[in-house]
Amino acid sequence: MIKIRQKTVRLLSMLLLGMAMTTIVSQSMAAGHDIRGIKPQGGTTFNLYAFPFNMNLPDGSSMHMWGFGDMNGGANASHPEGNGYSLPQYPAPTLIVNEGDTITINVTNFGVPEPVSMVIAGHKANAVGGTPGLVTRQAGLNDTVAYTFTASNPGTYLYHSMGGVNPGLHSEMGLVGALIVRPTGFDSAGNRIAYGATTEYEQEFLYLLSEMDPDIHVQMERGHYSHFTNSDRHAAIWFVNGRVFPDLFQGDYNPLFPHQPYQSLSLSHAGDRVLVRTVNTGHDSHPFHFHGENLRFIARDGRLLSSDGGVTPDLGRSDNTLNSAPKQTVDMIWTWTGKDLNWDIYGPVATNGCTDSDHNMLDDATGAACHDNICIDVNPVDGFDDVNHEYCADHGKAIPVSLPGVQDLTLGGWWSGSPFLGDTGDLPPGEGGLNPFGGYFLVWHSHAEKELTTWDIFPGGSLSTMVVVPPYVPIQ
Ligand SMILES: [Cu+2]
Repeated sequence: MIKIRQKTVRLLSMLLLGMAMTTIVSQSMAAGHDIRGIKPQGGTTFNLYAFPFNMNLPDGSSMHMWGFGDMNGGANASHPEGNGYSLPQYPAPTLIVNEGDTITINVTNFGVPEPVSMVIAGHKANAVGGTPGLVTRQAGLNDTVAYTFTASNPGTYLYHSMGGVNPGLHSEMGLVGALIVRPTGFDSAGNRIAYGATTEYEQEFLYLLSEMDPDIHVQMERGHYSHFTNSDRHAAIWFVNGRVFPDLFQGDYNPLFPHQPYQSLSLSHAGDRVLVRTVNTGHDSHPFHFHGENLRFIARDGRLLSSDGGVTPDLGRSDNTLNSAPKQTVDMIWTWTGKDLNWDIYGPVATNGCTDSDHNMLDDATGAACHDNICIDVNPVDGFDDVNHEYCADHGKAIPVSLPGVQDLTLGGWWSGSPFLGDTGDLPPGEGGLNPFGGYFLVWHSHAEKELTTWDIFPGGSLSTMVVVPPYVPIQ
């Protein structure tokens, strides 16, 4: 296996526009991508604080927000790159806990002008401190409330503040986040499961969907706290994981976005089972469309869609679009193989003299990228190559189009010079090879046209991407 050092891959834009995006693949062959977040101090306690901040938008403007931050400065980050991160953020820190644990979330309000609270959907929390509020106790300025609950069911949950005079205002202002409860037996290296043995996966990504009305944020910045009304609310900006296109591609914890640590670019190998955890933290529904292949819906609001007592997710449908309802979470598993395309995703049978006995798309002797020259389907016999998950029935079939000469091609981003996965070819002078691994780009985006804009400019909003990369590219 080739080792690829921590490397920033510049991938340029899709469709018509050239927009820079960054993703990171790193050296070690970890089991796969885990959602970024924080784990409890000592296995039991989160210490969050609430504070106002201003958030960047891609046109250079900013928006006034209220956010939660991690008072422990990312000391318990789920991934090393989150260590040291302590700013108030949008969305709030993703909290990652284990099934059965009793968890306390201490919430201290250092500067949000309304009392803040913590509502953890699907969980009954015991609140201590602060003052009584609308649905639970709340923390006024420099006050702390401790919320204690037991994470008794694995799954994906929403948490948010609900305090002050208007129950909808705190979600709008940014006091929202995701809670992930890992099932008993989960092991990031050896047993990646969402609920139980029937929900295994290789890659895991969060799609936290939300929308905002910028006018409300201006009113709050001016101190007009009573100026929020649901009937006047008119969302104009749409987010995935708290960022909009193209910012949402720019890597986790990128200093360009000091209060928006989570990107939403997804990566997969052919054949990987990709767990997509979606959370709608907004007030509106969002039709989110996942290109490439249908998803299998496995759970809603932290409960397996199951007719056999939570063993098999047999009640979930297969679909390509999620009609994400406000405050709802849905978990889905997506797999792309290129099956039935009727051409070989790795290119025609080797004409380049490669020997690739471990099917990793690299020559055994030189490590050079090469075509796939073999399709072995032994264990189990499922129609796919055991290692690179090529659909063997399509092995060796040429792509049914004649490629034009280089001089007849339009220059654009995301270009490898080859239509095949993991393959690169000749590029015109000056074209940088912005897709150096020869990945396939699949748009994952809102299907409501207006939600693909930011300040009424397309492309923007909740427009993200899945990149299928060749087998030798580690994903972490
Ligand atoms: Cu689409």
